[in-house]
Amino acid sequence: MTKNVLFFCSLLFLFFNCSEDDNSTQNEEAVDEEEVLDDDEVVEDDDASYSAEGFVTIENGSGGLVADLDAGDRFARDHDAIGDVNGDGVIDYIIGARSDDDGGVDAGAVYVLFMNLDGSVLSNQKISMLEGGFNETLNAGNFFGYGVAGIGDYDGDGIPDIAVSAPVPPNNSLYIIHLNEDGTVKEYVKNESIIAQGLTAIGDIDNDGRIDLVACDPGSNEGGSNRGAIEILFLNERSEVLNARSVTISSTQGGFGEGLEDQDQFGGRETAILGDIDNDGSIELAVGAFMSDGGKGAIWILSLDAETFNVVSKTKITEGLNGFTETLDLETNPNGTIGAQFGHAMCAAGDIDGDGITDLITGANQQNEGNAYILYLNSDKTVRSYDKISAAEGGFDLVLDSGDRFARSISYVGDLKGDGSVAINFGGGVGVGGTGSLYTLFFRPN
Ligand SMILES: [Ca+2]
Ligand SMILES: [Ca+2]
Ligand SMILES: [Ca+2]
Ligand SMILES: [Ca+2]
Repeated sequence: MTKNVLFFCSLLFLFFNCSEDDNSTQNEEAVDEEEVLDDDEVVEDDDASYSAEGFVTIENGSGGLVADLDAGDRFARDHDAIGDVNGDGVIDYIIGARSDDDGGVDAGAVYVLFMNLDGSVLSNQKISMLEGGFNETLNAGNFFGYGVAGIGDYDGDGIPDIAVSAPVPPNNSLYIIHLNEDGTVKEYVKNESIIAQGLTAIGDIDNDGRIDLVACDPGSNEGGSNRGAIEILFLNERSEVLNARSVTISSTQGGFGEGLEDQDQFGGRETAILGDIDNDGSIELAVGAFMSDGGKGAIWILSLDAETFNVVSKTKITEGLNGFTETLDLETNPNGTIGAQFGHAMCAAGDIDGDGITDLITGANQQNEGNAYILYLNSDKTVRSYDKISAAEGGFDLVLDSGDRFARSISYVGDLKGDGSVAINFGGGVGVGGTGSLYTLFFRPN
């Protein structure tokens, strides 16, 4: 178990060297782009704190994925790296497909993806009511796989395990699934009466050797309609949630205090643990509120007491606030929703700019085809600067469909290739036949 906690911590707190040797590639790219971009954009790209080293698209029939996906399955609306399940030395993923129809309409499914070093899929194992040895009855519309998270090795057999949420009643539950080496279910523990639309592994914040989780319930009415809430979950050695120890943070609980308004949907689909970036003994947890400010969206960086995990201070980041100068949309989107929805998803990205402070990747998935942002944070939890990654910016030359919501879901992989680059997964693509897609982007910190 210690080994897997260390693995997780190394993902979180990996600090990258600023090597001068990497600049040749970057300069060549800048020269290439000068021919097609105006002067302002060239300057912005030169200032990026990373070099873009390409991307892989994973969707049915591409990137090595061959799966039983149907239109509307919502493949990759949530995903996470889970460590090496099959023992070949390469990091593997868990991917949600919450609208899979095995056993019932929208009962849901997840896929364990066994990865190759180049970011393509070697093979996959589906887990649903009908596949993967998961002998469980889900309700129609249960959305098993809405939230997925890698949690290290919970049962101590050396194989990483996963947490999967199925948030819609009557069977609203959190499953801790102990995996076999082939990605099938060895056994599972069902924790009932938990709503987790978003689900995040946050490392071992209570130092008991087990990785802890945050369940996001953006539809919570605590303090007002759809203000949202998160619940920090601690589990015992039998993979059971210790309900008495759970910490709820909302408009009315956990020390949050003032700041949330009705319809903000605090919690959203994801949170991100940043470590103690202000070095005062409290730990920083970033939490989105993607319908804040009329739909522009916001991120709250909470400082949590190291023992009670209640909020001791907080900083809000949105358009024009605390260093984030991006203009966020407030228009009605083609799908009927409103606004850019900044902060819908996020992950800690290690320290990409090499200043010793963990950086935060998030997105505004309803701004054009979706923008991702790397927020370079100050130790006081404000934004020092940021890079934008979209179809037009960020150096990846992404080819996005007009219906894409790039960066709708985000997770940190780390050095998948073993070459010092950092892989980050972004979901939200429409995908072939409307099945959903995942983009893996490779960053090389400068
Ligand atoms: Ca592997
Ligand atoms: Ca295990
Ligand atoms: Ca723990
Ligand atoms: Ca940094």
